[in-house]
Amino acid sequence: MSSENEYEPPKIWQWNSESGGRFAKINRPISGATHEKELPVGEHAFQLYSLATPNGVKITVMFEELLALGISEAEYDAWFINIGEGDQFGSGFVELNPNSKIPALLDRSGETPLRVFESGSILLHLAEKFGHFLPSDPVKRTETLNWLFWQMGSAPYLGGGFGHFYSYAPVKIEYCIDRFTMETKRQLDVLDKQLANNEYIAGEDYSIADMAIWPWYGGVMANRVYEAAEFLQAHEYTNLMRWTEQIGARAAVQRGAMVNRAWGPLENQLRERHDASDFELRTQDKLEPDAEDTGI
Ligand SMILES: N[C@@H](CCC(=O)N[C@@H](CS)C(=O)NCC(=O)O)C(=O)O
Repeated sequence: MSSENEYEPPKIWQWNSESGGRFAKINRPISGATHEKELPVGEHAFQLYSLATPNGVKITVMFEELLALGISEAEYDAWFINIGEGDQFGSGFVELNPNSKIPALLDRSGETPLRVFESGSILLHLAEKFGHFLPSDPVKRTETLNWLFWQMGSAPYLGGGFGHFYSYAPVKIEYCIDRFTMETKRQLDVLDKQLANNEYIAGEDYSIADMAIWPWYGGVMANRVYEAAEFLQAHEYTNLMRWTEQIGARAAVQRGAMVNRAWGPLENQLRERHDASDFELRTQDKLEPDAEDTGI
């Protein structure tokens, strides 16, 4: 391994806003709003503020799956939050999610409007509210939650670790890429072994665990996330590949993956979603290649 790095951490870290590489414009060591900006509000009970990164797709897939079951109470407005331009630091967004990350949900279906942030919390909230995609049997429920929380703990190594150093960092650092590739391949192997004996992640039922894991790990397997499938030898994880394709073939998943997307092939983009008919009436033609995933 080469070790030409001569950086010595100083006694006290100083914020050099020029040093952040691709996300220098938005990364800051301080939380909170940078500017006043109210969020738009549509007509439905559920107002989603998001972007079609893997974390965002989890929630739009959940809504589309609920709607596909005929649950019209799950109608939602999905607003485009451009994290590359710092929309997540607008005052309205920060009120909804003090952590300034998409996805963030405003649930106005009850007596008191409720803010819900963190994709795992949103999935759990919607599953419990509508009684779908989270088994009620205690054993199956716990197994589903095991994998839901597995994703929350594991994906930061994939996104913030592997993805950041493999794809985004301004320098390629062998130590970092090795460390996080090792962990990513271990995680792929965990999923592959789980899926050897289970149709879905948590067993025989399609659940919020699949919805949480597919956008990240299915994305890597299908070479959509970080274009690293060859590097990681994704094809060797045959059970995970089977599941990736199976989940990706679901119509609701395909619709969910389009919502709040403004990059990639035009036919896969739907910048905002306010009605089921929006999928047919797409008129956007503006690509915004910068509005991608920060990984974390
Ligand atoms: N643990 C969070 C992660 C959310 C997250 O990292 N969102 C990213 C996009 S994928 C984001 O909004 N980044 C903006 C930023 O870091 O400023 C969740 O699961 O909701």
